Amino acid sequence: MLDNSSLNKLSDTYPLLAQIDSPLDLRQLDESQLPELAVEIRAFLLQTLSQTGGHLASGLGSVEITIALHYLFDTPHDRLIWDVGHQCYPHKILTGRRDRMNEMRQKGGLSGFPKITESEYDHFGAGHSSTSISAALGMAIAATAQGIERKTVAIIGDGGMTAGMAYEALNHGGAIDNDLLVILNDNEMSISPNVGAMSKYLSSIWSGKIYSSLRSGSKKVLKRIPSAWELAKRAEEHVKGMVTPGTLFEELGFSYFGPIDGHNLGDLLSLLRNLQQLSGPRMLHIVTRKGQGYAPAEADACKFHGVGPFDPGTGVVESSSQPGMQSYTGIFSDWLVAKGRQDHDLHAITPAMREGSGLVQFSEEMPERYHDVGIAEQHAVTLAAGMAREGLKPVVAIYSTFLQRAYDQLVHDVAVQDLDVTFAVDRAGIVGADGATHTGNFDVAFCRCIPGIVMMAPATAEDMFRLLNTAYRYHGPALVRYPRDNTTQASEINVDDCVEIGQAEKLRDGGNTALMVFGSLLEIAQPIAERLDLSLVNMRFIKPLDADMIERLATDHDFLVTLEDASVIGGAGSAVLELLNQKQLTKPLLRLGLDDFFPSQGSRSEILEEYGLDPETLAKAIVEFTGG
Ligand SMILES: Cc1ncc(C[n+]2csc(CCOP(=O)(O)OP(=O)(O)O)c2C)c(N)n1
Repeated sequence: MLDNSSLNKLSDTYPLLAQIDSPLDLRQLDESQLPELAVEIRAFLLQTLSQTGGHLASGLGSVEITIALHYLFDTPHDRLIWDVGHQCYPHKILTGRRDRMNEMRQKGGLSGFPKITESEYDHFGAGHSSTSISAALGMAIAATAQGIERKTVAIIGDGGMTAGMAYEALNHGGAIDNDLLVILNDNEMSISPNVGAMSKYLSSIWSGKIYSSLRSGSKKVLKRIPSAWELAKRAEEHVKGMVTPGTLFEELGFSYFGPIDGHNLGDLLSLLRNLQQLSGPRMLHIVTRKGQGYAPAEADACKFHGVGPFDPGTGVVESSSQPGMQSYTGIFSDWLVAKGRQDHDLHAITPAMREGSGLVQFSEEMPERYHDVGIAEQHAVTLAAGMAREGLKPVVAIYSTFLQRAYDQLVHDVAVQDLDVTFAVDRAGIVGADGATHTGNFDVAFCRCIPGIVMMAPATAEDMFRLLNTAYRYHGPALVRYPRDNTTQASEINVDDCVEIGQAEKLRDGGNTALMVFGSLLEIAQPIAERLDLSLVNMRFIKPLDADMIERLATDHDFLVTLEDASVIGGAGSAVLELLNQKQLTKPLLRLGLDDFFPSQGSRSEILEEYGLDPETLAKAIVEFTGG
């Protein structure tokens, strides 16, 4: 929170912004002051985010539409529903959270996404994309059902519009007559450049000649709407829709307006004023630039999509790399490129996460075997199933949290048919600053009940290579889950060595307690095992378990402990418990992992501490359990 002296400075540097504690203050400004306010918001975003890091480029692109919406709509009575949430930083600044922007994504600070517990202006939480139209439609239906006069607006990016869910909502919303305005904020970018036929279609609408003629066309629309005559002419408008590029949305039952320049406040305000007078499903297509107003972000919007602290003067991002260490994502990236060179049947699939999942090099070197399918996790998995059925070797690189979207595809299309698909499940376990919406707590619980799958968790870089090789060689669905974390770099990239399916690795013989570790927390478990003289096992396989090893440990020890970076409910520790029960081996078992609550945001180490998985608390828990 900014203190008094910072607030004084605020009014020196940001004279308009300093006056705005809520949209009510915004509405006191004269329309002619709004462009200057936009300049101040951009500068403020830059100043605060350069210190905290966060999602910069999307917010820079959505400044004008945010001002226009809060200026004209009666928020919070009217509902603004932000898709994904990265675009909502200007909304946070204008809705009473300006002075907390310096705590963005920090522990105890502002969320990087809309969050209903954070503000009465955040009507619906987000994080995963393409939910806004469905949620807004539900709210519009509720307003009708409850007899409330209220406007509902969904704001969705062109990236968000690559997901099937957005079309499911349009398909429904276009067929019923609820008061819903969808604003398509089109900047041609997802995190990386947007992909797919829809993206090409949107570009064709606003590129070159068509865009210019449409811009003058939409001005004509501005003058004419609303009038009873106009509404009566809907049928004629529809015909117009058949021959103009608005056709697709018109055909889905939405009145389509645009495209207009989303950075021109004058145009935005006039068109929105007119659209406010209309009801029924409407879509306004605005064209914006991701990173608008900040040259380094305009030049590389992808880098500034989600960025760590940086120098605002130069745009140089603080380095977070540590010598001798490598991220698990980086190891996967090295493996994929090397394996792809070795086996030309390997195809890599990403649902819109080229950079985050470590696919940049592969995409450049083997573009014909690289598939960015857009934000379409369900499609990504079934696409892989189709490839596998025909003998290709697909590798789906997917975040744990986004695999949730493709659960049925994993079960029904891949596992039931026992198809040979490798899943590289990144961001498994605690993800840190993204918080609860992106946490990777659940994949172990929801995957290990699927018959026939193999699920693994590497504990070191060497392990990661071996387990990826093992998954790739296995003829069936195999998942390797790894965290958003660094580990000691391996001496070489290994694309050949495998381990036997279901074989754990005993690292240490100790006293009366055995500690079984599933995955990367082995690094903090090792010194604890030394200190407390525990037997220590790198379990590697969540499914199938190394049953022989567990039986031996149960026979030779008085106490058993499991440790994992995953939900304890349904986790690997529970799998051990089930096995012991099945074998009628009763030994006290302590299951350590992620307890039954959604994590807050913060650094990975802060959140591990919140769950009691820091070295001190872990050691204490084991000592208390064993009475030692
Ligand atoms: C289901 C899901 N998959 C992937 C992501 C990761 N993701 C976050 S933002 C984003 C791109 C969004 O692009 P767009 O909607 O055009 O918004 P922009 O940032 O360009 O304003 C992606 C792929 C996500 N949030 N949700």
